[in-house]
Amino acid sequence: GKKVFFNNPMWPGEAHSLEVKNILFKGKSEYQEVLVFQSSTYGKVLVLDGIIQLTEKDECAYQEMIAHLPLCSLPSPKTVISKIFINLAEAILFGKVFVILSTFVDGLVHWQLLNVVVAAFGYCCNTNLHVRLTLLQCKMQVLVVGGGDGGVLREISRHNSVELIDICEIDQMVIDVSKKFFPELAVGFEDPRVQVHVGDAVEFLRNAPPGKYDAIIVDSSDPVGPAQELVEKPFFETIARALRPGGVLCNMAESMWLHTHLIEDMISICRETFKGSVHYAWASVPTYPSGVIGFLVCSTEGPPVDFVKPINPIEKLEGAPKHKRELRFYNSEIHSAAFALPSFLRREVNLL
Ligand code: AAT
Repeated sequence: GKKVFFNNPMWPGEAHSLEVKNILFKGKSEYQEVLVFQSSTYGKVLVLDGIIQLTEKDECAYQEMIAHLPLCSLPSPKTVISKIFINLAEAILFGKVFVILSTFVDGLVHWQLLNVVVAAFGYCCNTNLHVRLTLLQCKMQVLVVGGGDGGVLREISRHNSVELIDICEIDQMVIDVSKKFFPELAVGFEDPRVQVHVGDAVEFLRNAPPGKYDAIIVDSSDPVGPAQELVEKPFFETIARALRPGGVLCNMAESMWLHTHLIEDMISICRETFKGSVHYAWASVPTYPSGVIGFLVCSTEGPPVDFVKPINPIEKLEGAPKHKRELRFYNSEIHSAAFALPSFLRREVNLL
């Protein structure tokens, strides 16, 4: 018994157990052992190489946090104003002064700022001027690394400002098993904005066009097995390269109780790689080892991102997602609270 239960290198000497009602699936893919079982108290459970990846009862906490921490920190609708047009035709029609204002702003302009500019402009040119702005709002492109269950896709699909959701999952078996046993998560694959790439994310990111993504979410397994390289510096460098200036990364970052050193290493790599900001947040997920999971959020150099105060609050999102599922865990208060760190962690990762 001892050997079986207490020998995981990620959390030696401890184990957490769930009562198994019955086993629903057991398979071996090219990359890992895949197991699905019905538990007595947490619903169905997905296990990879003996490690719980999710349970139906508490997956909401992890998936909602890892998706909305980054996406609610980016202004929306994406306020990269590529061009500001004053509607020429209408200006002529109304026989008033017309002005062509064509501004190319290669960065982010905040909505409110734009409103101020428009108001000031209207004021200067007198009120008769009929001005209409046509905003070419570029939409966001997001990449998910891992996450083959589809839960993170389900959460991203709440954001209408996103036009493309790439996902790079290494293991087709995880996708298939999720579609069969976890319809509440796999529903994420039904969003027409989703494009599935089955392959190694290390390779995928090496070939990603520079500056393509607004946000990258790394929902990967622990760094033993296929996810080993996903905590190493070269991987973070390819992520930073694939992000636009001021783009954000949200990376699964283990447990503050069990992996302080791993977290420290990841933070110092990220501080070197991401010249915007680097923050650590955490949430309670009862079935992850030690009952908590962390998230490392980073932004690249560019328009500053304030992760702690969500600029794009979830409560103000427009339109309901097709899957109609309500949020169960995440809200704006939880978002800000997630960045409050215990003193020992602040000291150890030098966040004071
Ligand atoms: N949302 C469920 C939580 C996960 S799933 C992690 C996924 O990452 C798995 O489906 C795995 O196949 C995939 N993965 C692992 N390595 C790679 C890789 N190199 N490229 C692409 N996908 C990969 C994570 C739970 C965290 C548990 C914390 N203890």
